[in-house]
Amino acid sequence: MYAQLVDTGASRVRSLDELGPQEREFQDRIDAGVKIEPRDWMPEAYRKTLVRQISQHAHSEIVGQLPEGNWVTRAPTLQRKAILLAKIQDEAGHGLYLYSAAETLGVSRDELLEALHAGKAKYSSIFNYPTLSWADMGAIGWLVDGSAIINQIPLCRCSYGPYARAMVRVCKEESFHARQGYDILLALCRGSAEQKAMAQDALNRWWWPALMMFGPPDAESVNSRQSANWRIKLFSNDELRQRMVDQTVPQAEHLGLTIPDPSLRWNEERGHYDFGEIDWDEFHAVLKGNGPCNRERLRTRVQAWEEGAWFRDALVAHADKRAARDARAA
Ligand code: BYC
Repeated sequence: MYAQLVDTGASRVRSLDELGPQEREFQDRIDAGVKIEPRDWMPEAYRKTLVRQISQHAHSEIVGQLPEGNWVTRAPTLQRKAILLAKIQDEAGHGLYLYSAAETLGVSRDELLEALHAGKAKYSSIFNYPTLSWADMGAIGWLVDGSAIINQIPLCRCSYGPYARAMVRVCKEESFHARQGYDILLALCRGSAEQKAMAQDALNRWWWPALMMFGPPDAESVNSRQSANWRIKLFSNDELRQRMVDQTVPQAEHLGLTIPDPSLRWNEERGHYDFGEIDWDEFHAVLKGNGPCNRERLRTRVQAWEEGAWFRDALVAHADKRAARDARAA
């Protein structure tokens, strides 16, 4: 498993008896549903776990703008273009809330971005796939933002206050994103045979990568147990993945599209859909940097950062000038 790039220092989950008095008190607060705030004492491993997850999440939002950015100039109508632009701007905003939440844990945004640009930090695997047609904008909104909502609604109740509060706003915006995606596909599916085929092709390409967004199977998820104990994770990777399948199948039926999984069928006994095996080799390859677009995504982010240097310098110069003026006036 390509995990633990950030060493949290917690190699295994310790039992309550093994915790010191301060750690026990901390765990009791978590168990009682009390939110942890930036100035509260917290175990170093809790802090590092949150920095890891929140920064990966922030990077995902920022890199996540790129696949959709590819279609801004080619949106079919002015209205679709305005909606897409608004969605992409929302993603930038989500990244900023999340970097701010990470900064409350004592890391700087520059450090986090440096790790991203050096290829050391992870971001969601899903953004390493190309957007080949307009229907991909629909599939991203429906499946990717749809999965993000399923993953993020529970995070609104996670134990760390700033992360939980950021998620409340993010989730509200994500639900608009999912609807706009579904609306794009609905229009295509009600259109010509070519348009419907374009929608089916997008579903064929995005379905399996969307299921990978929830992370490795529970048995291989190295961080899950400890994160569940700390109420950073309220549901397991597999539980949320199942929720996504159960929710999405009827939506695909309404569109008249076929989910590209011959093993997909309703299991009366379980009360859930059974689905086929995910290609975990593909998932690991993407995490290692070998997905179809990993290099391109990173190159684009680094270029944007470098080309924005003059603007960041100007902001700092302006802030310094104001501070000097205020100091003179005082
Ligand atoms: N891609 O032990 P596990 C969005 C890594 S933004 C890449 O289960 P954990 C959107 C994992 O980080 C979507 N890496 O980990 C934006 C770990 O590596 P490290 C992003 C993945 O943390 C714009 C290792 O595999 N959402 O929706 O307990 C436009 C072992 O996994 C992935 C979030 O970030 C993956 N898919 O659980 C549209 C939500 N899966 O760090 C939409 C917050 C796993 O040990 N994050 N890995 O080296 C989470 O909920 C959890 O971090 C995860 C993984 C469920 C993703």
